[in-house]
Amino acid sequence: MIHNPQMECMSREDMRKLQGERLAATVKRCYEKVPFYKKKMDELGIKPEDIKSVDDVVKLPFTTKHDLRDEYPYGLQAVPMDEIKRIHASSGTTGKPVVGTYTQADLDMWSECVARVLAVGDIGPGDVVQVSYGYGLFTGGLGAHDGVAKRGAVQLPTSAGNSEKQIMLMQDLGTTAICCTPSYALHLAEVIEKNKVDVSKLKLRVGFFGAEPWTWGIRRELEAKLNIKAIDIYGLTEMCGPGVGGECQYQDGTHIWEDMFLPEIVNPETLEPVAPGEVGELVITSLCKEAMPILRYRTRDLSSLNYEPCKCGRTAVRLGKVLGRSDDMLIIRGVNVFPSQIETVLTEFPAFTPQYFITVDRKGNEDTFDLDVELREELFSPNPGKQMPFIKPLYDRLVSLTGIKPNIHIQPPGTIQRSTGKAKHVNDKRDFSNWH
Ligand code: DLL
Repeated sequence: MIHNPQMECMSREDMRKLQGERLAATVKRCYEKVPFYKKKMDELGIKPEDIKSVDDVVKLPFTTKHDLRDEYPYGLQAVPMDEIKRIHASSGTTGKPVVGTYTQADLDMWSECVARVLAVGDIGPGDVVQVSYGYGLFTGGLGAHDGVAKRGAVQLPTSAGNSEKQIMLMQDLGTTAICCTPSYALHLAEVIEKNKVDVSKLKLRVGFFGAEPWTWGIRRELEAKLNIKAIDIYGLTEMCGPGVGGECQYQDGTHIWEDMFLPEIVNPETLEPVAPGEVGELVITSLCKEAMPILRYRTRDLSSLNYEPCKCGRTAVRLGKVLGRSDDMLIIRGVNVFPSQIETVLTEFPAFTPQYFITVDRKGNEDTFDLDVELREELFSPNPGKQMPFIKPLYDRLVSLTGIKPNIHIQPPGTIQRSTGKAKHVNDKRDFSNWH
């Protein structure tokens, strides 16, 4: 089901025209209301009148996470405080969080974004949608919550955690859809299995998973274990939260809601646009945000854009699966590796659970790469001799794909740390401060 056919299926030509108009209005607003942007544009010698069509976006300055931190908390706000209705923030492991403020129009726009994704799973009145993203400053919980209301469905605000209870409620209240991180969904699937809940008796039919990269292997696992369709939902606090885009039923890229967000892919080093379809850093300009409009935000997410028409009828451009953030990339013995690549390989081997943890360290002049994995319950043995036949093929595949030799450690099932939110897959213990 398509929530807003007019916007989601608009001809490319009309969409570009609409984006051009909204871009010009956004830039004018930034220039007049946000001193940070006026300064940046003055430095580049650009006036709002120079932005006439979407092609002119390349003339605009970039915005980075550093800029948001420097302008913390309200430096990028374009409206007075009495127009703000809500504040969210992204956790940020160090220093100040990134703060997002919303007018009522921003909140309405955001719920429209999420509603478009939920409609892919035919969510509507009568559907019980269990929102198991964390509620709070994190945008996942309340963002999904408002989207559910927009579709006229039932909000079941369980938030994250307390898995046994989540499953009890899922059974008793007839949950038809769930929204959570893919790692938490994996964990719920495990608890369901452990408690011998008959999945075929659940009413669950679709899950909307996002907030972290997840691979096709995880999708296969979730769809099989939970007997659902697993839909990818993308977003970030700086733009609104979940719902900047979402997959359609063909699961071949995330449609970005282009009437509200103008995506570009640039080479992260030169910052020049890459050829269509090439992988680079996703940069987004907000086209409708009132409280905190944002120009050319460098998301640091690596992906590509596909402008080919989609079988679903939507014309909205599709973002490829996010490989990870440029800062998630590990350089081990000079080789670039993303945790998502390890996940892809691991999930090719059904003997293992999809849980993993990477530890990188430095001994002398050599990087070490340790990979903790779990064998499935029925295959596990603490006897190293019995583990070897499982380790060898995984090791060979990892070496042939990445060129790096991992030390693989088989852990007892269920012992690698599970996550209720965004999973942490890596501990990089190397001390970069001593590097020359
Ligand atoms: O994670 C918003 C969100 C909540 C999206 C719930 C989807 C569902 P932040 O905490 O600001 O916001 O983190 C944003 O998470 O730049 C990506 O690196 C990553 N991310 C979000 N969705 C996906 C996804 C929320 N579907 C950052 N696939 C983004 C891959 C994702 N990465």
